[in-house]
Amino acid sequence: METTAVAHGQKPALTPERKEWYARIATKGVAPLWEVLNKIIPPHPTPDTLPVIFRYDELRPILMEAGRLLTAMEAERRVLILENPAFRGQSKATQSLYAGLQLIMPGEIAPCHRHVACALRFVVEGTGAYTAVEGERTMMHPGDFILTPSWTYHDHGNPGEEPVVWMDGLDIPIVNTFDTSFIERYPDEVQPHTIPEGDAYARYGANLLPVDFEATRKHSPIFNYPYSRTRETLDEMFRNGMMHPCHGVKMRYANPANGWYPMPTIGAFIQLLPKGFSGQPYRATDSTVYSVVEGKGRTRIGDETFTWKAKDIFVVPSWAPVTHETDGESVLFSFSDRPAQKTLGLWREEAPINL
Ligand code: 1HN
Repeated sequence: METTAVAHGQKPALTPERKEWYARIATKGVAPLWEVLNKIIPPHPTPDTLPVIFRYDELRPILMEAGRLLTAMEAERRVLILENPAFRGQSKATQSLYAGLQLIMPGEIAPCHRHVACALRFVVEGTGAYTAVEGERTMMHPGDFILTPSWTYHDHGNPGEEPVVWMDGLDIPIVNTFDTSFIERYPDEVQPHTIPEGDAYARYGANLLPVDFEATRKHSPIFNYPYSRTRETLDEMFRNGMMHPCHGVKMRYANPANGWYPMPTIGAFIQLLPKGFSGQPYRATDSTVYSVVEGKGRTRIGDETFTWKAKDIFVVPSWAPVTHETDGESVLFSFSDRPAQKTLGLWREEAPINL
């Protein structure tokens, strides 16, 4: 047999004899690993996910048109899916996460259901709407980070006077990768309101836990992390000198029962970048969706620069170098599949990178 000296890691040459054999074995439903090894095990992540920005100024008018086009009840959820251009028609913002912009008009309700996919809400605009999770309502304010854990009944309502818009983040592509999706509609449109508003926050959000509490569930017992508290924390950490060269003042949302992320598949973060911040490049393996809460600036993602302002949403693919710069004091919310990656032992980061 003819052999050729090849460097370790090179694909073997395609001889006529080998080509004929590849074609013959394909009819048996098998394939030679050595032809694809470098593609299926790349030396670093090679994401399909593209960097992209969704400008709120462009999307808000379309969303408001949807508000006239159909009711929240008709739609079940009135949402513009934020499609990554690499995955048109697949309802993905990244390879593992779904993102959307949801609108609920005054007087509307979005009916009660539960599904295996878990969701987060990050409130973008308006007050006067609530979300209800397993019998407890919470009013939504801009900047609030709200959870809908896996398989919990949830509905939304807007008894107020303004349209309310939030960003949804769900782990739909993860759930569907495992083929583990279920959904059930609650028999009524709205679930009974059985727990006083604020109960979960009082019970679990004051650095106290009920004396017999055991952390048995996989998600946080807090389901609204209010922006008022988050914003104060960022300011105080800034005053106290917290300043990462890549991230500015960056905190992660935590499950107070175990210190882990709020949900097992989706993690969320909030960061304050002071006026004139010029960060160092950073990269990590969790593709991330950012929502600009306050301020103005630019983020370089790989070779592209995206200029953003409040309410814009942008996507950073796995392992792409990210560099933030600001004109005014800015706050960025972000979410990713980091807890899922960490649980599976997959997550890596490089900070700062030498580019
Ligand atoms: C869902 O239940 C909501 O509860 C939002 O607001 C977006 C996207 C796909 C499937 C279910 C919500 C969703 C969703």
